[in-house]
Parts: sequence; structure tokens; C-alpha cells
Amino acid sequence: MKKVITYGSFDLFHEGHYKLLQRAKALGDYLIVGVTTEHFDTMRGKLNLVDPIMTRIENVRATGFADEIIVEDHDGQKIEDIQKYGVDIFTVGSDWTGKFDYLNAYCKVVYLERTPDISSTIIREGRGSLIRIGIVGTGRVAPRFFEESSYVSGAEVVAAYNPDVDSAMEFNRIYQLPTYVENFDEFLGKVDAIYVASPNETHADYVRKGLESGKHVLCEKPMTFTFAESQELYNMAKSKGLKLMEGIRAAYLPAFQQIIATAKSGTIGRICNVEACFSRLPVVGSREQYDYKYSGAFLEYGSYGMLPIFKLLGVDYQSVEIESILGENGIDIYTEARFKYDGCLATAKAGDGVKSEGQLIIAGTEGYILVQSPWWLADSFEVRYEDPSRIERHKAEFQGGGFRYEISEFINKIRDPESVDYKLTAGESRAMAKVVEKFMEQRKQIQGE
Ligand code: C2G
Repeated sequence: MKKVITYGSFDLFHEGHYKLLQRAKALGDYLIVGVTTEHFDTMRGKLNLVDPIMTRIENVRATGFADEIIVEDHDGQKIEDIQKYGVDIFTVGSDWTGKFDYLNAYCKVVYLERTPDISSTIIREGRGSLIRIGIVGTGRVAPRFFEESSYVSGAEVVAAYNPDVDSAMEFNRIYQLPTYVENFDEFLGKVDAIYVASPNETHADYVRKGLESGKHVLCEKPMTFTFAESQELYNMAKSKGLKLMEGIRAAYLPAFQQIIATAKSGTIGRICNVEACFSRLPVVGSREQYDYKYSGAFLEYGSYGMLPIFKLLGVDYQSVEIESILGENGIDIYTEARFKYDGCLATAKAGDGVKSEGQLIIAGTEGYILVQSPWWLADSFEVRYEDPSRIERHKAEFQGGGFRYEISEFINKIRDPESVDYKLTAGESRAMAKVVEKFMEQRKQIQGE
């Protein structure tokens, strides 16, 4: 008797799962299906599971393909199961190609072609339905978004748009998206939500078009260059009952919210200074190096520095001074935005062509919080005091590249319209747009336009 084994979460059970199990069963005589526990899914970085394990098991059982159902709850279990049950074939969908080759030492490994277009056949009911996402802009971040979205249950990237048809087609080919359309309106017709990752100056227009056609929008920073436009877009989303979110990844990481809460809890006394730095040396020939109008240090990375400042001190600062060091064509290779609050000073530093230590320091009257570089990808932080031997170390790890937490938040918000914005509020996002607007005005003066 040929024994086959496969594993999965089988959340929001759909045709892709059904077909996988059907073909897995056809590979042999006896099929064992491992259904993951929520704990195991959290450990492996899979977020947003909707169905409880009993429902997921019941859905697998209902197909009639499984001869035996087991529960998967820890790393390394696959090797144990294969040996314990005398398994001949391990199989899983092609989205995992290569990842389970190590099991070849124990049995045959078969990757079955993933079912591409499941969106049309999904049972669209209530809270649990799958959110079809379209990516606008197929540049450098799009692949990372695509890969991390696969860890967010209920999120499915189904289409990608780029006016540069070659780039869009190439993205479609690599990631085997089910639909390809060249026309933007048609593209919008295929999705429930869009992720805007196009060049900075095109963000606002795509956001507006997305909202106009009733789509939820997650937009890369900076979403707009003016306060008024940011306000207009948030108002539009609100009036249409849609979710609009600015994608500043750091805001959604588990450690970041813990840092903010710890600082606000009074542990370090009254906060008197916040200093956040984000810097990198650009890739030669990249947009950041030559796009002196809509790129440069502040437009690319200024939002990161402003994030902890606004979260900790609010958006009602007394004044802000912005100063830059310029490179060729007047592009800023380094910019500092210095905020003055009542009883507190704060600085957001951004370097794109200047490299510094990417740390976040929150200074208080009784101690300080140090988040080591890169603070925007924090998985730990320290609370320190006058006595250098007294250090409280906190850990809050994240899985993968961190992107999935932002995607997870977006999906959660769409699923639960009553959910409260607190990780990055519309007010904080608008306040960032206001500073960006001031920066852009100064830039225009300097560049003589
Ligand atoms: N699948 C598919 N087509 C889809 C979606 C999923 O063929 N459109 C397959 C997956 O490749 C997997 C199975 O259905 O083989 C279950 O998918 P998930 O529930 O998403 O589980 P997954 O996270 O892939 O877990 O230990 C767990 C395993 O590693 C797989």
C-alpha cells in the first residue's frame, strides 16, 4: 500500500485546497493529512487564520479524500510522521517548490501545481472571505509583498499592474498570477483591494482611482506630497466605507508597538527627546540617486523617522525645521527634520547617500530606551538607566521580512470595519504629509522651480 502525506492550514477552505487533496490522494492508496495548529502557524509566521482548527479539520474530512487526519504542531514533525507512518510520498503545492527537498532523504517528494485562479470559486461569505489584492507597480518591493502575502491567510495577490507592460508581464510570469490585464480599470475590476508601490509621484492618483472604484488601498509612503491631498483621500475612503492605509512597515511590527507602549508607560520618566535615524547608501543607478524631484533621503525615508516621533509626542508640535545636505541636481542625500514640542525635542534623520547608525533613542527624565540598528526592523530593545549595569532587555520577534504584519493589519481592517486604527492613524499619516509638503516647498525654492 502506497502511503501519501500532505500538510496545510486549510483556512477558508477553497477549491485550491480541494484539488490539492484530490491529487494527493491519487498519488497513492492511503492519504494522511496534517492540519496545522494555530500555535504552529504563529510560530512559522502565518498570520490571520480565520477558521478554528476544528472547522479546518472538518472541511478536510468533508472532501472524503483523507484516510487519516493528524494535527501538525511543531517543527521537525514532518520527518517524525514520515518515519512513524511509513510514508512513501510527501506532497505539497508548488508554492513550496524546493522548500521540502530535505525530506527526499526519507521518502519521495512531489510538488503539485498550485491552483491558480481560486478567486472566482471562493465561497464569498461574511467575515471570512478571501481578499483579492492587485499590486500597482512591479518594481523592487512588489516581489517582497507577493512573497510575504502568502503568509497572511485570506490575502491573495491575483493581479499586478504596470503601465510598463514588459515589467508587468515579467512579474506575472515569475509569480504565475491568474489574471493579466493591461488596462487599469479592468485591473481594478479583478480585485477587492490594491497595494500601491509605484513611483512616489504617482501614489496619490492611483489611491484616488482605487478608492473611486470602491477598492481598499494600502499605499507605500509617502502617499501624498501635501496635507490637503492626504486629507482629501482619507475623507474619500471614510465616506465610501473603505480602508486606506499608508504602508510604513515599522509601524506594524510587534516590537514597535511595544516600544511605544513602554516609553509611554512612564518607565523612563517624562520623554524629553526622540531621535530616529534611517540611512542607506543607494544602489548605483537607482531612482533614489537621480530622481531629484520626487526621491532623495527625506521622501524615501523621512516617514520612518517621523513615525516614532508622532506616536510618542503627538502631531501638535510647536515648530519644525527641515535642513538638508544636497548632492547632484539638488537631491538631498541627508535631511534632518527637527521638531520642537512643549518640553521635548525630536529629530528625524534620513540619509540616502550618507550612512549612519540606524538607531532610535527615546530619552526620558529617569532613563532611556535604545533600539539598536535597524530600529525599523526591531525585534528587541533595551530600557537603560543612570546605573549602566541596570539594563532591561525586551524581545518581540517577527517572522520573515516583517512585511506580513502590515499586510495582516490591512486584511484585518478590511475584514472588520469596526476595527480601531491605532498602529498608524490617519491623523499621523496626514501630519507626515504636512511635513513632506514643507520639505517639497523648500526643495522647489532650492531647485529654483
Ligand atoms: N494550495 C493549492 N492551491 C491554492 C492554494 C493552496 O494547491 N490556490 C495548496 C498549498 O500549496 C498546500 C495546501 O493547498 O499544499 C494547503 O495550503 P495552506 O492551507 O495555505 O497551507 P500551507 O501554509 O501551504 O501549509 O506545514 C504546513 C505546510 O507546510 C503547508
